Amino acid sequence: MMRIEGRPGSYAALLWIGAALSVSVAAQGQIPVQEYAQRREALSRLAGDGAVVVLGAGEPLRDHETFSPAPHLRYLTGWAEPNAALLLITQGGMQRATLFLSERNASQEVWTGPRPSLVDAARMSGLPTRDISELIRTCDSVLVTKAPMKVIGEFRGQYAPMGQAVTGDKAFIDDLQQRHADASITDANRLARQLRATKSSAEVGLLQTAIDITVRAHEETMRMAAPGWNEFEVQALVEYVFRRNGADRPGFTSIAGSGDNATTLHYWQNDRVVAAGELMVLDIGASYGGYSADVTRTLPIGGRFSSDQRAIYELVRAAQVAAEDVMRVGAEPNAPDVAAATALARGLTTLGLMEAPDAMYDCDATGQRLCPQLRLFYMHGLGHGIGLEVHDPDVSDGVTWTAGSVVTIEPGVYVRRNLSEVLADTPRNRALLARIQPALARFAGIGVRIEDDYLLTAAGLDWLSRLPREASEVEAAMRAPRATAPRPRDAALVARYRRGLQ
Ligand SMILES: [Mn+2]
Repeated sequence: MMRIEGRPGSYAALLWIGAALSVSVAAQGQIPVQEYAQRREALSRLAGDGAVVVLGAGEPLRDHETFSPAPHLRYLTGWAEPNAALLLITQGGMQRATLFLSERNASQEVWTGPRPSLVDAARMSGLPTRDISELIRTCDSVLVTKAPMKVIGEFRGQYAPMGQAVTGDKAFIDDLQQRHADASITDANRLARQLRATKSSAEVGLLQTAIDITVRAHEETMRMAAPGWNEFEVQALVEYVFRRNGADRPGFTSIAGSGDNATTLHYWQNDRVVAAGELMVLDIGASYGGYSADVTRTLPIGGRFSSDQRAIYELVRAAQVAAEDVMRVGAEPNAPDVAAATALARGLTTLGLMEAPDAMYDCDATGQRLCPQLRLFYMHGLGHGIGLEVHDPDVSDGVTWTAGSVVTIEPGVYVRRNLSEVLADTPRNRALLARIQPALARFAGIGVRIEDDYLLTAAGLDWLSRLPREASEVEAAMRAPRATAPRPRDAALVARYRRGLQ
């Protein structure tokens, strides 16, 4: 958090300080203001001479929707209000940054509450500020100097500079390019994603708090969930624990999938009563200070895995261990994926769900394209970074992990009851179905995912989401006498967000 200089003895100044502080917490979280300056310098070095425009998020398209700050702008300025932008000019190693934002508007404040003025915002962010209505004109004046311009912005909404609803930075680039046909205006989201892949110690602290709150929610579910609960009651308990312990909100839609729903990867309906003997995949993450955790446990409702459920569970856990063993700074980027996939393919073959660890099936009715049989049971990636979004960065961003990356490892096995409908009808696939039919009959409807969060360091891999996860540990937690109410707020977590409010 930034420091605000006070003037002792001035009552008016004290009032101002109080008002400014309450806003600065929301805007700055617990990241020191100097750190934002360091991030902008790092971006300048990556981008080289020229201009970088970082676009914020627009107002929600409908006024009942929740505003989400654009992560890139938030990362580079701490600013978390709608309709803002950063302009960064770099020349010969010198850098000038300006924050554009909406000036206060008393009639708008009737609806959305007070916002900092341009003067307050300058004090809070340590940046000179200008009205957002000047952004496009300022960009025009930069472009006539022939300076190259890079644009960063992944957002959607009613964005003030454009005067219309737009998605992402493409409309912004197109608009400028129309008026400056020979100017170099390029998308540079990749640069911001690359920077965000390595977390500072302040960011790791916020992530650890998000993870601790998420762990707490899992613990409460393990203490209380029982046969007869609806999935939405589990979701309600989880999200209550999040907010009660200082989380902003769920970092993503909570997944509480029981029975066959455990085999639906992004199940969100959360409306089914769970019976004793069924599994529940609980994939949840609190957002704290904008940083999202992502932790999954698969719970045996009633307290005991069946032998078939346990076989799948232990296989998934073994795959997670195999990935943990090779996830290191400097390792081949795909080594953890290969380790987990190898363990899963061997295990699924032993269980009779695959013909061989490297066996294939016909991906489509032509019979010309082959896909690994493993993909019938393990359809998603092994993991991703977490940060200002639940995927920060995503594996598809192509960044390599460094010391300071915070990542998930989340293998899973999902035996869809309708697997025969998923497979194209070809002779090869019919033969496959016939061979694995006995195993399918045993395991159909079982879905297991185990997901933990880790910090990569020069020395190795730190497990951050410490919760029961071996089959016997999870059973013991679920078999203990059921609690009828969650424990009180966690005093240590409360102390962390109270500190943030001072
Ligand atoms: Mn995840």
